[in-house]
Amino acid sequence: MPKTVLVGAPVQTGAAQPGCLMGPASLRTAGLADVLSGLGWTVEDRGDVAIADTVPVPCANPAVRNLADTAAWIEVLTTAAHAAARDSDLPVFMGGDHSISAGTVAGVARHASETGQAQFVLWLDAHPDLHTLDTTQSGNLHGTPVAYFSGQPGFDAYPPLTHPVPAGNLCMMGIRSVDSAEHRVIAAECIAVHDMRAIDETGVLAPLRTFLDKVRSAGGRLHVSLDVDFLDPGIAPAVGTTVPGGATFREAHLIMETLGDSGLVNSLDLVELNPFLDERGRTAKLLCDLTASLFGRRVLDRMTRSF
Ligand code: HAR
Ligand code: MN
Ligand code: MN
Ligand code: MN
Repeated sequence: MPKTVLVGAPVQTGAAQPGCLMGPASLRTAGLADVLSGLGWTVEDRGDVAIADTVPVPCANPAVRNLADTAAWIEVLTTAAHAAARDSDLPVFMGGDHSISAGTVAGVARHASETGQAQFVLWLDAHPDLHTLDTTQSGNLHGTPVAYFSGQPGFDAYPPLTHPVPAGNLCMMGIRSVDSAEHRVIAAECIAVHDMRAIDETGVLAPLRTFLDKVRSAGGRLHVSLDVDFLDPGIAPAVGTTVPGGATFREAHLIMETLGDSGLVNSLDLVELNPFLDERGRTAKLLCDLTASLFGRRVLDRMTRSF
């Protein structure tokens, strides 16, 4: 049987609003482990990671908030993600705000280096999260993980990065809120960004298949990072940074089903779920259902079906 490991990351130091620390509990309450075992997976829930007390770290940018704690979370998550990738076929990292992905991607990329494979990342988000500690104006560190794990300079206060993911191995979908410093990085690094306008024009499948072909031909490993605000706020209200015009229910499921069919996904983040903002658990349940689509739940088996 294929195996998954669940890792809880109750982190909210990277977000402006409190609440994301309840994300792992909400996903467990929504029944994530049972959903995945019902699909034939062996599930090991490793509980939540934790950090020790920290001392404040100075930062040249006075806007930056919670730097020492966020750096400590990134460090423990790098270790936990590396172990989870080593020990299972498709670990799920339950956030927590998106700063956790600085650690989860660093950790899975370290494992990829050990298997001799290239690491790829699919970033499903309204935001590219490409700020450095110098460029962030909000100071909310959930806006920084992609800049960190792709090896941009300006992260002396974060743990030293051993295995950066090349910008050419990134694909972003759903983007619709980009700050000017982030625009400059996207242009300079030629990052494949499919904003919502592009998705309106082409649908989700064309860019996704192009990216999956690239991962497959490189023999690479693929990490998927799903930010709740990728989804339209009308179907996923439980997030502190709603942006109108997000992915629909079917666009999101089609992406997850296609990823599942590809067999190429090796790790998954579920991030930015703020249960304090949810409506009767509907966003947590939607994340469970989307995860089920990635793990193989299908309405019909299309391969064996005849008419
Ligand atoms: N770019 C904005 C900032 O840096 C908003 C970042 C919001 N990030 C997330 N994750 N919610 O995508 O403040
Ligand atoms: Mn994000
Ligand atoms: Mn390893
Ligand atoms: Mn976002």
